[in-house]
Amino acid sequence: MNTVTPTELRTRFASSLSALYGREVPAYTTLVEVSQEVNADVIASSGAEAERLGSIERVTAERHGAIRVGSPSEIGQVARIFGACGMYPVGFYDLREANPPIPVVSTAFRPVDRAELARNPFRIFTSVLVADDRRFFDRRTEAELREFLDARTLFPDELLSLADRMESRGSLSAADADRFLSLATAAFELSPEPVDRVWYRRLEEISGVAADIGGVPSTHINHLTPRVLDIDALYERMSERGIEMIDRIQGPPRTAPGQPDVLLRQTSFRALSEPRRFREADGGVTEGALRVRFGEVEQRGVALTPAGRELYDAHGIGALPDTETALHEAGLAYYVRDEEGGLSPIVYEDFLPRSAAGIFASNLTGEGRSDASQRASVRDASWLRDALGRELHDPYALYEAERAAGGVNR
Ligand code: OOG
Ligand code: NI
Repeated sequence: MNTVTPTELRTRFASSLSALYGREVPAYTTLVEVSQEVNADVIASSGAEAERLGSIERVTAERHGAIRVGSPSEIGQVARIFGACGMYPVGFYDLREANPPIPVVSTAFRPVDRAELARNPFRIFTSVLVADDRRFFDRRTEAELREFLDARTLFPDELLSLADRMESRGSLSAADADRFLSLATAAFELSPEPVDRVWYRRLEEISGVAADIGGVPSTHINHLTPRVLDIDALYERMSERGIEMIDRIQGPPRTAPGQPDVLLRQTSFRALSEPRRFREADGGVTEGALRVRFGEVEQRGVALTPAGRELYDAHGIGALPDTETALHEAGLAYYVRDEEGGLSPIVYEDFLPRSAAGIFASNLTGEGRSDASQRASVRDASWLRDALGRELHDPYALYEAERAAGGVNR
């Protein structure tokens, strides 16, 4: 009998979400086309050198997405669905510490080993609302949020049980895999259900992200992100095509020729106004628009060790040595020896909280409001582990293990 593995399910899930998002947000399709043009040009001019951070096949298929959910039980369900696709939670990000603060904590679901990343590196940055944080939500708003979130169902039981079947057996029948993909894709589609105008507005005054999560009865992809080998070229070409980009590239600045790319650089086009239906205070339904979804693009470099990251966070990229050998010898970035005795970079597979905050902020209509004198609620990696009901991987432990394995499976 024909069966489908988690790897194949992930590959198909990534392309079906990409097709969905291209239908919903056509500028995303332009972004993918321009990314592919830029990648082809970089390969043509730099050849094999350009593929040191990932084969052109991997980079062409590579996407990350972002979703936002409301409660520990919702993120627990997300973990089961992505788990079926061989995507596991890695890292803990607290966006409440960003400027402006955003009332969520996040993780990224992704494959954790190199061979799986090489087959398809799909990842989804997933945020969960912190509804009991008094700096954002008073007691009454928290109670209303909880009631609203408890009343909705993001994922049908059939989808969750197919996910569990995949995780327990390691494969699904072809028919079950098709069903999983159509239910999972539909779960992330923008819902035509009317949005309660007054409730949405109330949350939006506190945080646009809170409104996008707790103001609507379902979830949706917030953005999808192709990977590009030259983000500066991409930025220019998108602007030439008349697509309005946010004002900067987030993350480390462009490096000089020959200097290694580190971590992650990202930029996006501005969130587009999309038609949405609203339920007004008088009960009537009207047509309106919201501006929350966008397209992002990223360029990835070598992963930094904790020491390298500390230097970068404190002093910027100028504090890092400007050759691979020096980075490696000072223990600041992860490399493995290749067959010829040269160095192969271990690519950064995760996210940067500062860039994430920048991406969130540049696409919000207002700053929202929060009151720093109020009580913060405790959210940490162990809270998230409990909500997920599974292990939360430490990104450094994964890079370290890969370095120790000496580049097997690359
Ligand atoms: C997630 C923002 C973070 C990234 O690439 O850093 C992110 C969101 O807007 O929900 O996707
Ligand atoms: Ni993103």
